[in-house]
Amino acid sequence: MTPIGIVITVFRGGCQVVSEDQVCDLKLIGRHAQQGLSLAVGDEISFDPEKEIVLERLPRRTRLRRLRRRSEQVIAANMDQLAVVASFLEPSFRPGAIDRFLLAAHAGGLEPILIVNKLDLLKGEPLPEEVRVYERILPVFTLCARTGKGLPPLREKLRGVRTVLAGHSGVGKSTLLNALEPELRLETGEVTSMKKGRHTTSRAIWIRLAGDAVVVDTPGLREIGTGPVDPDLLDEVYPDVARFASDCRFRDCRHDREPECSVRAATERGELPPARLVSFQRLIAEIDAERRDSSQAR
Ligand SMILES: Nc1nc2c(ncn2[C@@H]2O[C@H](COP(=O)(O)OP(=O)(O)OP(=O)(O)O)[C@@H](O)[C@H]2O)c(=O)[nH]1
Ligand SMILES: [Mg+2]
Ligand SMILES: [Zn+2]
Repeated sequence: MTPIGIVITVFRGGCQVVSEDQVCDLKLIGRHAQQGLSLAVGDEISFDPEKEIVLERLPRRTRLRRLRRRSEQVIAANMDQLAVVASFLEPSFRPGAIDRFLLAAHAGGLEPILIVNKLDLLKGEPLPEEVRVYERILPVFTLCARTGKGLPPLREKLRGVRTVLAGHSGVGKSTLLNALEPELRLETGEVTSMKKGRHTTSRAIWIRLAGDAVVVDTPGLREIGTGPVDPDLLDEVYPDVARFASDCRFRDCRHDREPECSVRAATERGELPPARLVSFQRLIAEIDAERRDSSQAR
């Protein structure tokens, strides 16, 4: 029977796989090399162990991808969860970026969770409302990777599943993994050097943690892009908006200038933070633009 391996690193012209607890390097040859078969960490492939070559890539169950202007890059495949990692400060908490990552999770079939790091920088202040909004929507873990405060519930959530970590450079993804597993000694960086556009982690890597957990650390992403996705996915990213939208007069209401809009009414009554509506509208405008762009390309 042809063996199956899981891709744990991708490099130029090949990849490293793990198969039955053995790690081996494989090459891409023939049509795969010519057509540049795209592989991502987490991909399952069949391979020829004698020739050390990749035969086929198996269909992906889930994917985290970056889509922009018709170019696609799969960052990780076959993961169960996407942990969006942000920080309270340095770099500052950016809801618009988080919503884009959540959309990417729903579009790729991943269960999203949110990790907000650098709790120490809050200096005992209560959690900002812009963070608390998310607690009503998905599992949120606020913690300090530096001191280990808040780690145990996250450790539980990672148990037995495969999680890909994604977020801006400098939020502390690698520091967090080092806190979960001190033996890892992943390289971490100074935020000052990141301002110059340097990323400390340079490629996605597959890491096995205790408790049968697999995590994939990724380089910081500045932009994930929405791609020309189905706008109905926004109901999953913004369930707090969708809850009111069912009462709007128009089924396809964008909650902008339409009459009898229940979402705008909810913001006026103080039942929905206006920032949530603004973020929703930005994302839907971006999706519209991407869809126009891709239909013109056809
Ligand atoms: N104050 C504070 N700083 C932290 C904490 N966690 C990480 N840092 C710092 O944040 C900086 C960036 O950490 P990294 O772990 O390299 O960030 P990253 O998200 O892996 O960055 P990329 O690999 O570039 O995507 C380092 O200087 C860390 O020491 C924390 O809980 N509190
Ligand atoms: Mg890193
Ligand atoms: Zn409306």
